[in-house]
Amino acid sequence: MTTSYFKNLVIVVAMLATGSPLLSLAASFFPLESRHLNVANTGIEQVATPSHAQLQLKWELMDNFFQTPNAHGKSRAVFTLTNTGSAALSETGWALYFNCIDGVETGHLNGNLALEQVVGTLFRLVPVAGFQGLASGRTLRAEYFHPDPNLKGARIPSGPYIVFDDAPDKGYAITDYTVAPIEHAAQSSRGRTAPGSMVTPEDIYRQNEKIQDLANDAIPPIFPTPLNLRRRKGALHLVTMPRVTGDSALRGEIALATEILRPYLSARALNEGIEPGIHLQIGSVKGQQSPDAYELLVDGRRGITLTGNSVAGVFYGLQSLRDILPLRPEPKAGLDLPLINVVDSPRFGYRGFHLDVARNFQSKETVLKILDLMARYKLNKFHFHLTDDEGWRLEIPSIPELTSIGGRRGHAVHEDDLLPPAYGSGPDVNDQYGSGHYSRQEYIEILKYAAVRHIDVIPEIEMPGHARAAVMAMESRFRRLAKIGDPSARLYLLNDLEDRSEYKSPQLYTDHVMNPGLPSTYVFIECVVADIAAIYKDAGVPLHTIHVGGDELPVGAWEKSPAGIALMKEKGLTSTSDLWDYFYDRVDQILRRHQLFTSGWEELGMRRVKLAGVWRAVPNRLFVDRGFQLTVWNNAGDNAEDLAYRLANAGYQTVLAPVTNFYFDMAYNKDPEEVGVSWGGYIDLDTIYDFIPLDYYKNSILPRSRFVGKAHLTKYGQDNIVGLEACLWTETIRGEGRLDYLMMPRLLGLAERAWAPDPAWAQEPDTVKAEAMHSDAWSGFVNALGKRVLPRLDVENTGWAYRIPPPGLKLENGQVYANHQLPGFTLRYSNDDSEPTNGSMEISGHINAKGVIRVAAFNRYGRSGRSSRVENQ
Ligand code: TNX
Repeated sequence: MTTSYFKNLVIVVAMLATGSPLLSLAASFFPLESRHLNVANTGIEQVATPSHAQLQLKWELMDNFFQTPNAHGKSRAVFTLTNTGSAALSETGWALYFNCIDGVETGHLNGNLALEQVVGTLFRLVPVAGFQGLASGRTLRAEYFHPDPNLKGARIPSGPYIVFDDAPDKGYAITDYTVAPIEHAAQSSRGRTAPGSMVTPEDIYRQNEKIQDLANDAIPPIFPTPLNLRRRKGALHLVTMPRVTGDSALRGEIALATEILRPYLSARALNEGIEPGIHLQIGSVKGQQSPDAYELLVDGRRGITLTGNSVAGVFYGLQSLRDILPLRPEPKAGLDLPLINVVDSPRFGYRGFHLDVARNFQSKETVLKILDLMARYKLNKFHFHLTDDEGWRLEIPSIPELTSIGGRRGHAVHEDDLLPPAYGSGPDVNDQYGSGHYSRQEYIEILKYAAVRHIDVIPEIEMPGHARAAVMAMESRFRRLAKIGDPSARLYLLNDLEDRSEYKSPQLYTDHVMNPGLPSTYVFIECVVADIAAIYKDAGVPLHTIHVGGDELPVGAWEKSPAGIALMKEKGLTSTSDLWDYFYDRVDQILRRHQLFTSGWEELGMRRVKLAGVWRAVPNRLFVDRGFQLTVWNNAGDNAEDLAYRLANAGYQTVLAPVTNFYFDMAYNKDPEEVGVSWGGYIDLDTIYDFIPLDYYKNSILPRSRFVGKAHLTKYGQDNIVGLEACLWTETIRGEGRLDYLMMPRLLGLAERAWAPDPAWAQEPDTVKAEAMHSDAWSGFVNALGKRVLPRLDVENTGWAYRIPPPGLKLENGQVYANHQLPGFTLRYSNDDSEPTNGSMEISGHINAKGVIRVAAFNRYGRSGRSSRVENQ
């Protein structure tokens, strides 16, 4: 249904993107397997000795934008395979597997080799008739095409391994795998439609130039920006740990207040009761309706009084209290707090972060770390993408196969026990990102952890597309039970085994959808929903909604399914759009029976209709009154620019998660060294900060012309915008600090937009004035981040390895000027082209030194970001 959106978006973004020549593409660009070959027990003479499987693989981009009449805009790449063992690789009987996002062109290659699709984005290189084998010490080259440019690197093949026909269920990871650097022009060409340019240190300098370095008292004292803050002269001086009192419902918050303050104050001496105390209470905050509102009063004599409209309000007030603490505790000297009066309330009730744990599994510890971070910045909805084509990550006690099969990936000929490798997870079933799930107990732990932090965990169960893990697990269950004549074999079957529909998902699957014509599909969904509801009940944590997916059902799905066709006949339905309505009507009924409302991706509120001969997706009238909550991601596809506003205007509860601003799997910028994907554009900190939720055309990266005649939010529609959400998809996230890097500090941009009131610069009609106001506000934001918010994460040992951006550099009159996006970080330089270290010279003003200057930014513990380089001869 929406693959066309996806494609259009890809085209748009390909046009927006520009290349970046001559920057080196590090071999560490993507995760390399670190396991060692173990071929000792294959038992087959030809491959029995390790030497037969000693292979070295190199990948090189030849042309980023290959142009011939038949191949426009493809990229050409080459695998170089070297036999480093002592015996030959045979003429037949082996296959080299790898994953590749967006796929490669299959078919015959020169050198009697061929590329085949195995399933989804798993491919293999195989020898064909005429292949002579690869003798010891020899090298072969396999040139092939990617359908799109690949300078950015997210599409570089990953997780390579070799399989021999003699032991077809065993894959050997190729650990000696490198990626050649980008060194010549063809590798970074963008063709004529998108003239090449790279992210130069000068570009960064110019971007940073409008940022002023603010004095401490000019930096906004609380993050995210509160609704109303008044400062008075003077300070509250505390000498020892004050008494923390409060309502009994606030036990957790009282403990938190104590925990926050303890490092700053020595214990209270006996008999000393004269210190002003801290009082926490639930009350009503003047003029504020939101349960999350609070009032924080710091008074020189009366101490600290914190009132919340609810427990959550008090919790948020404590996060603000944390933010006004000095960075360095000095318990002996006591604590001075500024005298302030804050009345605060969030702009949006829904302040969300979405984590995909299906593509590459993320551990429970990572999830808890994220919840901690969200709580600090007053985010309150954790959208947990637990299932997808490549993994099912939550134990469902009634259907163990979902995790015992659907939660594991590795190489096998048949998918009876596991799913195929994806996103570089390789052949090994023990890969920590390929395989894994949360047990019921672990999930309960996550729920409780979130609840204490006033975060709702919204579980997502993907359907009817993006469901391959479940579909395959249930098919395997069926096969196993049918073989022994078990009458329950079909109980949870999700696919019509006679389905001959032709379709392809964005991840290139052709067999990944649930079928609406099978009664067992609804039995399955009912069972999963009931088990999830029971898990929440056991945790003592309320469940309000389940996110039932709905994105990207490919065109063509269900069309040739006898079960689907039979259902259509029976119910008098005329199209697969009708089947869609039937499906989600039933899913909604299941959820209602469990007192849940339905959440889903935007497609849940859309229907495909033919308008003037053209298929269009319009708001679906059928579900408008059901209280559906839609996560709207597509703001850049053809006819989707105004989708969020059209859905909100139609009456759907709308969460804005626009790909061009809030998809944190996108790279920060076009520099090939910046990790992440780019199909939705690039997202630097300001791309998020500049987002204007109720009028997002204003600061869009898309050309103005795209918004001509598009819908604007009505007053009614405005009330239906419930909030904002950032999405982190994990196709490229396999350790190496990637998650931290892509999430932070971008999450702070989201937190500001979701909590802070509409900024004055977004409302100012005079564009010149608005620009100046924006610059001031942006300076305040990045100064707060650089000098307080990020350093506090370091000081409090949270372990977040947030991105420290490369500095901007400008060469003028023989001097090098440097600046940075985050004032407060220390800039250090070398002049011999070496990486600056914590011992390198600190920059004050500008650099006079001659030579090849490299500058990097350092945090207070000496961790640095990528360096920038300029020659000053
Ligand atoms: C689109 S937008 C997806 C995901 C991918 C993501 C990658 C949406 C709801 N689905 O399946 O992981 O793009 O950026």
